[in-house]
Amino acid sequence: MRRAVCPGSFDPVTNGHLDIIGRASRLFDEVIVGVLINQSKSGLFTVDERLAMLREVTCSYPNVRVESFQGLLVDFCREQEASVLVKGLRAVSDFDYELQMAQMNIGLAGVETLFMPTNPLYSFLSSSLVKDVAKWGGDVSPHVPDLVREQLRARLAPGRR
Ligand code: COD
Repeated sequence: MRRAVCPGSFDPVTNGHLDIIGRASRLFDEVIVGVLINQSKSGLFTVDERLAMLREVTCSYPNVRVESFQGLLVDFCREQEASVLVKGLRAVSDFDYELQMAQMNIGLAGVETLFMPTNPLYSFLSSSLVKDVAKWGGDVSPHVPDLVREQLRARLAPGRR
């Protein structure tokens, strides 16, 4: 079985992430979305909240599974019996760090990284930017699924910012 991991923080999932996950699901038999549990960085959403949102917005893909992980990504890949990572590349600025991680992951465990060019519709999108726009009341509906937009609204409602 050809199995790939799409890793990330997904705080929260955006349409850019979803585009990469959907395209990967057409190339592999199974795609596991791996949500990093980062003990040293608290996000806007808890890992459980991110998992729930991701599960909901990927439910139309029968071959996509969503799991959390901590520690090294290559160890998660080994547990999941996946030898390929799929990542989105938005701009040249993503490339330097992504290349370093890809080379480290090959060296650590022979895990390959496939880079997918971002859909031009989403090339400027990041979770941080979406949170910033939502925080100040801007419209994020073109950038995230409706469910995520509602969660952002609830979390960032005036008085809770
Ligand atoms: N269009 C296309 N792709 C996008 C977009 C977009 N608009 N936005 C994000 N992406 C891609 C990113 O390029 C990335 O590939 C993925 O989606 C996830 O993005 P984020 O921002 O949610 O997640 P990151 O970048 O914070 O995730 C970093 C990892 C979790 C992958 C990394 O920190 C990691 O591997 N950590 C585990 C510890 C480890 O193994 N460290 C050693 C690494 S060598």
